Amino acid sequence: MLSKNLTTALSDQVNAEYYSAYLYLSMSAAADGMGLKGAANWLFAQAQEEMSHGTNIYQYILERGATPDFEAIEKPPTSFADINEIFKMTLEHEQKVTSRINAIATLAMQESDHACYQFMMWYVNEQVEEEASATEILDKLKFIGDNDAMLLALDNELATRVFVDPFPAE
Ligand code: OFO
Repeated sequence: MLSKNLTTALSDQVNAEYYSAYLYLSMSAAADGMGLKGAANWLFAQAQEEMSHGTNIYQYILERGATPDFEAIEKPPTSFADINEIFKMTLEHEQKVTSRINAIATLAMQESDHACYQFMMWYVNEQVEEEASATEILDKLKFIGDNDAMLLALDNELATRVFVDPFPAE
């Protein structure tokens, strides 16, 4: 069974993943409002992925015989200056999530809960990808500057992202 401390930390992470989903939904709506349907699609797929991350942790808590804690999900920001700000905030957000994930893995290690440590390794690796994909888009946006034609080309690229559930139901 999970310790009380790990149950609390994992429950907080369920909340944080759902907050991430809410944040990306808000960003997706804002991108849609800017006429950037491709960016809106990318951010919507990201929101779906975050819900899957959260649900997987919730199920893990139950599997380990514990009961998750439920707290209110924070309201996300709803106004963004432009698409640059959205992806800058995306990277900053993912860097914060990485710190949270590392802290839970460290706690599992300190408690010698090898199963939980192993479970957290998927999230540790996922955060490398999360930061890399946000950085890649942000770097492209820096090259694009105020060139609308190039921005539309990037938007078309972002339109191709398809949500693939990392934890499909068996
Ligand atoms: Fe769940 O990885 Fe982003 O936040």
